[in-house]
Amino acid sequence: MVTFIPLVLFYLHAALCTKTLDDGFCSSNNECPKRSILPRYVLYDVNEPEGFNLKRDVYIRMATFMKKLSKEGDWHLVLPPWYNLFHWRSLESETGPQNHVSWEHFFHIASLQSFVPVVEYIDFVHEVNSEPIDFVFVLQHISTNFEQVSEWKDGWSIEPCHKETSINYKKYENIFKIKVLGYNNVTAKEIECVSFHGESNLLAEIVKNYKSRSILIHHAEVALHNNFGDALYWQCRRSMRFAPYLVKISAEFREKYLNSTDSIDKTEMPDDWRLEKPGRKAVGGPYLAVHLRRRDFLWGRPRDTPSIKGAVKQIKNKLVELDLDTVFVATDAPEEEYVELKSYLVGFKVFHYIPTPSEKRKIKDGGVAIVDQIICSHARFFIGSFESTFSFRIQEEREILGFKKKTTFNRFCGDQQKDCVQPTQWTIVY
Ligand code: GFB
Repeated sequence: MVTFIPLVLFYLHAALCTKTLDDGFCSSNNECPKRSILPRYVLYDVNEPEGFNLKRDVYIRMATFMKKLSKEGDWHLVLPPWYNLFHWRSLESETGPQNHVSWEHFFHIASLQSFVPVVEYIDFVHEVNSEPIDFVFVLQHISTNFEQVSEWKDGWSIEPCHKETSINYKKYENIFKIKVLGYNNVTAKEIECVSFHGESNLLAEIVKNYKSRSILIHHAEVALHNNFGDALYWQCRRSMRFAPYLVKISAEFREKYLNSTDSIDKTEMPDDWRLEKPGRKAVGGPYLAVHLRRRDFLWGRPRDTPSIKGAVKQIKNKLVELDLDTVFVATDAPEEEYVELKSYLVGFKVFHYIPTPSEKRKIKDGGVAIVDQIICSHARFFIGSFESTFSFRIQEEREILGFKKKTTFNRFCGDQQKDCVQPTQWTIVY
């Protein structure tokens, strides 16, 4: 289901925003009971142009921080709607609206909730009766001359907004209307820029200092991971199960075209991620899967991105080496490039997921990308694209499923590349 936030909700605030300690709320001037009776909320947003899979990564930074915070009170993390994704380029007539898409469209919300309390933005708006957010903190990097710094120290301070810090708002009497979360008019009582350096757990100091009921952290990507790759990171990552209807579409495709099922492939997982067991027993379906990133990678990473013919050569070599005759291709390439690639793979079975029109309308571009990722995750062998977060998420998924490392951490090399270093093996920790 796609969620749209009625704009009128944002105007219903002024009469409702007087808070007293009797309400169990905390006021913005630090008057607050030790434990608020009502739930409190941390919202966040990420630099708008970032792609889907980097935004997924920022969720982990926020969710692991909230996991710690939620031990101290009834804190909820508000999931920012998906909006304006540059790579979702299908026409609205094919997919329906792709703005303000809720998380349940892509992820299994109950699974996320079993790691940390999360709530969709639309539900947050209802729960606070459309009141303005108490504080908006816009994170910005600490402005320091790199050469003069011998050691980076973690810290934060409220400072004037830097010129390059992007935040767009207007002030109306005592209320700010801010362009954030994909809306032009999210209301807030206070807005501050915060120069920040450190892991996301450091955000707890800000949140505790301002003891408000709702706090929005904008540019949350400025906060770093808390111990990237540790057991907590992986717990959070494992809880990010995809929406069951996307898993079902992928399973049907695998079975129909790729002769791949979880029982044969040894990729069966318990319903609850907390019951998963370590081990590298997955075999995968009898196909090679590749993620071939094109478009902006052609000019952004020209040395590391192969030509179509270069990619074909690498695919053929691997198919022969693995004694396989089937390749699944996930790519953002325009149709004509995929057709060209397929034309050079005579003698092999080449598959690419193309949704039916009704499927596309239902799952949208984001869902198509996830189906591609799930199918790649279940292959006997995977080759990804250099430094693509799309490929990284597939590698993580394969770690969770229990594949051998050498079947996962592989990448395409550029045609002329002599020093083609394979991806870092960020392996799972339990
Ligand atoms: O996810 P993402 O951040 O990965 O952005 P990168 C790429 C987006 O392109 C995906 C689409 O979220 C999809 O919408 N896409 C890419 C694909 N590959 C595929 C595919 O195989 N199948 C389908 N269906 N869709 C980042 C960009 O891309 O790379 C940044 O987000 C920037 O804007 C950076 O360009 C260099 O990490 O690959």
